Amino acid sequence: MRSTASILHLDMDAFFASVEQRDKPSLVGKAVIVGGVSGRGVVATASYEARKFGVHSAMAGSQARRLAPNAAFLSGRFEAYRESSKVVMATLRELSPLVEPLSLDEAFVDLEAGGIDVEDLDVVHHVAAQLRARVAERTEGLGCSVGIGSSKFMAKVASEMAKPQRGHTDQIALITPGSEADTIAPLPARAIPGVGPVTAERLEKLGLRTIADVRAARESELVHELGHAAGTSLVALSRAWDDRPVVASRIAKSISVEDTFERDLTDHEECRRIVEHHAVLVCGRLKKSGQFARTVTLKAKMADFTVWSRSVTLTGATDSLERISQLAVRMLDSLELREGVRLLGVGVSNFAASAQEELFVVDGDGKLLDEPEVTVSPIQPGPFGRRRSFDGRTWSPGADLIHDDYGRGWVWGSGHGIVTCRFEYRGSEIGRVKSVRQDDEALHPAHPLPLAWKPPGEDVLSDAGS
Ligand code: TTP
Ligand code: MG
Repeated sequence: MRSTASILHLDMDAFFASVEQRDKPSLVGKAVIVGGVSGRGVVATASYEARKFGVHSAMAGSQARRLAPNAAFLSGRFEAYRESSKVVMATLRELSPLVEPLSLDEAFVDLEAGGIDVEDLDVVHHVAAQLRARVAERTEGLGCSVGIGSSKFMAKVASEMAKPQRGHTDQIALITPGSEADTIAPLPARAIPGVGPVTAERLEKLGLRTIADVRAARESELVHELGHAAGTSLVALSRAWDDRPVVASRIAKSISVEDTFERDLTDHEECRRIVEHHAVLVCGRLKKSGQFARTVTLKAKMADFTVWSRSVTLTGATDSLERISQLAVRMLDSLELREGVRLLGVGVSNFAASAQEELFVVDGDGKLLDEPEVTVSPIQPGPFGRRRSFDGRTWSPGADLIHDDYGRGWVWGSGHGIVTCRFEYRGSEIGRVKSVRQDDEALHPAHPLPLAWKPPGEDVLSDAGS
């Protein structure tokens, strides 16, 4: 256990949405929703303006549209998010060699390993303020929240306290060494690392809602309910005992969500709903990591404890919820449910750094499952639908474009052979909206406008698995 505020956690504010507002001057101060463009997709993130309407991550696009009908729904530009993420991670590595990215937009830093005088809280606060200024300058305007504490748990709790919607002034929160246990006492049990919705619900059933409640519970009761490993770790964390080290560039090789049921399930409909829900969570974490998966796995533990698992490997890589969910459900169809199933899990693995169009699907043994098929994005009604033109170019809402006569801009919407564009870019005046024909030869898809500041060397996270 450390006694100094030597671990820092940085988390970008409304990351994808802020990148969009930064690069699209007309969206500054507006409700922006990334993801959920097609009614069936889910929201990746919402700008703080959109969160006021109740929109949040993992919400169905159709619900987001009902709550915030006037928001800009964009399909996301991973190239831009990845570039800004690299800049942030490189900036963190200037503080310390020990930087552990958790996703595109958050990381832990071991300040002590960077030779910073962590005994002096003024020094630590100054380092954090300078860091935020550097991040804003190098990403050309992105905000972040910084938390500092004596452990990973405390640093993460602190960065959450520093978020702008909490009314914090300088977006830096420091949990003073010695005050850890008191600070976390009133927080919900869900704030404890490793406590997901399922565990939280079990704790709730035991009448344990806050961390103080968990702390007051008997260890034997928690161990009985959650098993030895989870029970004892919960006891320690509820007392703010956390000595997990910051590990440089640990990269997940797979992402999965699984759940054990209180009774064995035999109903196919019920299993399908669970698998679809797992797919939403897995896909959210996949998107957050900025990666694309080639393999989707479904795992089941039967009533007699035998474990069943199936996987399919795509020839391409995807982060599409529709695709992942569809494949998982298809594998479920081949599971014999009669004996009852006590656990279902959905996972993705075999990551690539960019999406690749898939041509056909093979199973775990490399056997071809489908006739070779070319996947075409679903055509959606309305101005924000994703459309594919006859020459194969997609004009997804939010995508960058360049028109030979009107200059740089982005796709506002498309359909009926027309692409509606707003001609503006990072640092420009608010641009005009113009509609051009989809087959206009002067219209080209474009890469995002690059940032001026370039990280030295290369970034480990973004190259994961590719
Ligand atoms: P978060 O840090 O969870 O959210 P945020 O940065 O948008 O907002 P906050 O200010 O509250 O931190 O996630 C970072 C990015 O990861 C987010 O902008 C979009 C992406 N993401 C998904 O694609 N799906 C998800 O389910 C989540 C939670 C995030
Ligand atoms: Mg964030």
